[in-house]
Amino acid sequence: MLITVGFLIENLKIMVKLTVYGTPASTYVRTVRLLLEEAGVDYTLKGVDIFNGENQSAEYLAKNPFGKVPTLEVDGQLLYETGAITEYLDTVLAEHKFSPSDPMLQARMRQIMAIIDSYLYAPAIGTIVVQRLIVPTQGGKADEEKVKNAVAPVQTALNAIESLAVASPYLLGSELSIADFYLIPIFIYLSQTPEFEATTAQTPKLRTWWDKVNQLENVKKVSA
Ligand SMILES: N[C@@H](CCC(=O)N[C@@H](CS)C(=O)NCC(=O)O)C(=O)O
Repeated sequence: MLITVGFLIENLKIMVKLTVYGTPASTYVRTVRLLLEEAGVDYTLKGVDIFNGENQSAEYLAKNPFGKVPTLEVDGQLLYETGAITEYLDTVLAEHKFSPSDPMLQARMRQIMAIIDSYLYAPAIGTIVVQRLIVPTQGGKADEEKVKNAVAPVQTALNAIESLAVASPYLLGSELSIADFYLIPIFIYLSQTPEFEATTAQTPKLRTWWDKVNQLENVKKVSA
């Protein structure tokens, strides 16, 4: 039975046709790409530009009614929501390589993913990164009040992740997990802002973790 399952997974790896729709700069697109790159799986990246409204076109809304990226196409079947995509890919292509087998660690992984979705993404990316890195490139000036108000919620979320993480060297221990693939893209941007100091002042484990994962070849590849 085990051999049969292993054979099927190997076959899927060879036969499945994967297309990721999204903007390469998107953190969630990078989450999915990090998993695919680390799994060594072939895929096609099809650009859907969230900066010029292409994600709101009728063509893209037919794939993802919320107009968010990424969407994954698996042999003609569409899948959206990064949590669903990464857990699907981890199951069928990576043989659960990126989710801990220990039930509590697996719950920690989902807890970190949920914290990022619910409490970190909006203040860190939606406010600090947009105001510091995007608004100035469009000729605007960062809204200092918005940035200032976003620091505390980011600290709360990162402090929570710090207290849940093993961080030796990866978030949940010796192996990369989906939790790393969620947090890395946020740090790629947050580390380029002046608020990185203040938001990670109480997270020494995350700083050490970032110094390590920042060097991974695939992190450089998806950031390019
Ligand atoms: N819940 C979605 C969130 C994805 C998301 O927020 N993607 C952002 C880019 S990182 C996006 O599509 N933004 C475009 C927009 O909101 O119009 C998921 O898990 O995939």
